[in-house]
Amino acid sequence: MSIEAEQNAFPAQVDQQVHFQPPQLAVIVPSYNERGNIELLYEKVAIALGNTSWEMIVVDDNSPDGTAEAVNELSQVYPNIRCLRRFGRRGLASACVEGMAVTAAPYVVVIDADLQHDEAILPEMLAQAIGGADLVVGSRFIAGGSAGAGLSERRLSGSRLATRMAGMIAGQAVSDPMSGFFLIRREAALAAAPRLASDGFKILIDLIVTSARMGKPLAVAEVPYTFRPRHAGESKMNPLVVIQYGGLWVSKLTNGLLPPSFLLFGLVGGTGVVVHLAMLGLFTAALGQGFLLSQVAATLIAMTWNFVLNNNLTYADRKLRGVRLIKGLLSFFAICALGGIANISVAHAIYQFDQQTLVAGLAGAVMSSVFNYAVTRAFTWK
Ligand SMILES: Nc1nc2c(ncn2[C@@H]2O[C@H](COP(=O)(O)OP(=O)(O)OP(=O)(O)O)[C@@H](O)[C@H]2O)c(=O)[nH]1
Ligand SMILES: [Mg+2]
Repeated sequence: MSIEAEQNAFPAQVDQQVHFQPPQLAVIVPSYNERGNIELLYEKVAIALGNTSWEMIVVDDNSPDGTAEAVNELSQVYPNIRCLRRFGRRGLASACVEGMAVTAAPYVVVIDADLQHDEAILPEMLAQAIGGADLVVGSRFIAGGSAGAGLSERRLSGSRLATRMAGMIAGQAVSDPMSGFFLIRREAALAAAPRLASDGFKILIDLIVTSARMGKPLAVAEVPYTFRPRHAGESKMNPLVVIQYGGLWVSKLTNGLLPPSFLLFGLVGGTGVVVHLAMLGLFTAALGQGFLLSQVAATLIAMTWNFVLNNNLTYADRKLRGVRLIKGLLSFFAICALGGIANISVAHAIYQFDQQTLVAGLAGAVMSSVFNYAVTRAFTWK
């Protein structure tokens, strides 16, 4: 049969062979070390969703506890669960987006694996979306909802502050913008996806702000629920998540002028200055070395310090290891050396112009920070 003839016969053959209908709802579960939770979560969601056609996509960052294997075992029994397993990557926000991108379901809902989110409200969330909302947020902070026993006092006050900060950038009233539990029209989410900060932990606030700035504000509905304590496994919440959120917030406040990772890079640079001065003091005063040798040693130590911190914090999602770690360190040294030259040239030029030491010094420092950030991002952690 010619290719044309085969093509003509194609739709008829497909009709006979394929009976696949995309489900109405995809339940996206970002996971890292959640082996002990997935099966129970699946069963609870199955009970909650009843006759709705749905699928579950677990997006797992190759968890060492074998979450992906556990999901694959479940897939042998239930056809509507599968695992998207990512290698050499970490990150909650990017996991959610990639889960949304692999489904054909018109509605997607993100739910934590640890059973903190109450799956019983899923039908109501879906109903609200079918009724016209682009985004339906599971909220702990409207009438009928509660943070319950799921948050400690300290976490609760942190969450309140983060919610207030989110309100400043959201541009619309949302009671629980830090929620990790939300249902959205897939098309609306994917329209914003290319402009989301992929390295964050908090994707909901980013979706709201980004959509609004693209001139497509989301019609938001909220459904209350009571937040539960984590079932099995450990929390991934840590101080880094808080700093990352600060970075996202600054980025959105400056309309994307300062990328989220710039804040972390700057903070790391600040600690590098402290390390540099401490080492310089140690070598000159305590060890009695000459200034030049001490300065060279202190610079190398501070640069290595900055590299290690950036590799583990700023670029935790694309951490370099093994040979790439060594290559990365060398490229970092080379780029920072160029940044140093940029610093001195800019400071010198400005100083010649107005003789203001502070202004010239500051301009040089800003210049080399921006240079180091931009170039190491492009070459060291590409
Ligand atoms: N794929 C992926 N999932 C992640 C990552 N970090 C966290 N998660 C998942 O995201 C969900 C939320 O993480 P949690 O550790 O429960 O964060 P939290 O709910 O803010 O903190 P707790 O209240 O202490 O549980 C869980 O299902 C995690 O397994 C990650 O780097 N990659
Ligand atoms: Mg949790």
